Amino acid sequence: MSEYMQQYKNVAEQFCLLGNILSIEPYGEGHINLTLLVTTDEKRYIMQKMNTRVFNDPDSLMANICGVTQHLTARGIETLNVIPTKAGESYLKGDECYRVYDFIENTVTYQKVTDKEVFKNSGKAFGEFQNYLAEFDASKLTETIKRFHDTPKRFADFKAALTADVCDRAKTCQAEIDFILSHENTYGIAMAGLADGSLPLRVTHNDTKLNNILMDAETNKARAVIDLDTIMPGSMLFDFGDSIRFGASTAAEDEKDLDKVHFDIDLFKAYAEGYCAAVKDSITAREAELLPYGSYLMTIECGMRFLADYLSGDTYFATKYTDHNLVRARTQIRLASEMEASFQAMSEIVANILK
Ligand code: ADP
Ligand code: GN1
Ligand code: MG
Repeated sequence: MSEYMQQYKNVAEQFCLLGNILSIEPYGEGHINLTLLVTTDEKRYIMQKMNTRVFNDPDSLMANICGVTQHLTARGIETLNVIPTKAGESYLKGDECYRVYDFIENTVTYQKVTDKEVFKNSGKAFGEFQNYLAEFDASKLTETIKRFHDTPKRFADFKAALTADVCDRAKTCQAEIDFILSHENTYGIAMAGLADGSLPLRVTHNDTKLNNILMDAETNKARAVIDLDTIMPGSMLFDFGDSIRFGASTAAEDEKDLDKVHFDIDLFKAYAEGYCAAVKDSITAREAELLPYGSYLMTIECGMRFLADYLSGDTYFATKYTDHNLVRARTQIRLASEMEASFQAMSEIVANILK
């Protein structure tokens, strides 16, 4: 019996699963929850140990997910299906919290873009997802992580981690620290736009990286947007930008060889074509103008979050080796600096698509 089977069989048995459990194994590449594949003699499920340090109000979190998935299901959109516990709850409460979803079969998740068409399809799907969320009553949502994409707040958190330097690691990443510090004057534009109303506040997904979408294994078209933990009020710039951050790169988020890491403008174009086609009726002129900036912002924000976590001793993102977060921060910084040099080209692409 596997180590995971021994540890988690009792947990899985508290959910309304069909069949007898055959195996439980770790699954996927998420950085936040512990994700397990549960196989029974009838079907497969995803069971997650929820990260309650990151999401400290699991009741509200699961109420958000149930609300959004019911909204989507009622419209015939494929989405996560929450499997209740035998006590009829949406998740198992305790010192550790768990939830179970149906495993969405015949799908794949990509950790890196290998095909422009797949990335374009993901853009279309995230754009359509934005449209579905526009019909969702925002007052029914709890903000699961406050100020999630408030970059000036993220920068303040970064500076606090740098000042504390609890692991004495600042000396190992001075160039990266200097990059983040020297770009302070670029961090405020999205929050300022939301504050003065020049950017509309929408309901957004907020974590739109490519591995948070399941693509059909045969057609490579998007099947379902997943990882619904961070659905909250936000800006379209966040959803567009985070997809570009992760996907419009020539390398994985944790590529160690920076010579392999480049911002790929053709991938930007492919995603923008898919996304903009889906949101063309709702995107405002100011949002369209700021899509390139949003891409840069989400990238450098993620870079400062990885670097802050490295400085704090890796307490937030799951890591596989000692300087994993530093490696991730470096790729984001490389991408952000290349994006800065490509604003004009990105703007022309967006303008052409939307004309
Ligand atoms: P995290 O919050 O840690 O990123 P996710 O909810 O994104 O966790 O899940 C991690 C990975 O597990 C996803 O990238 C995807 O590959 C896989 N996954 C999650 N839910 C399902 C599902 N219902 N069906 C198939 N695969 C899933
Ligand atoms: C985390 O949960 P996951 O792995 O899909 C993080 C995102 C980061 C991303 C970087 C709740 O996403 O904000 O952009 O890692 N999610 C949370 O890969 O913090
Ligand atoms: Mg995820």
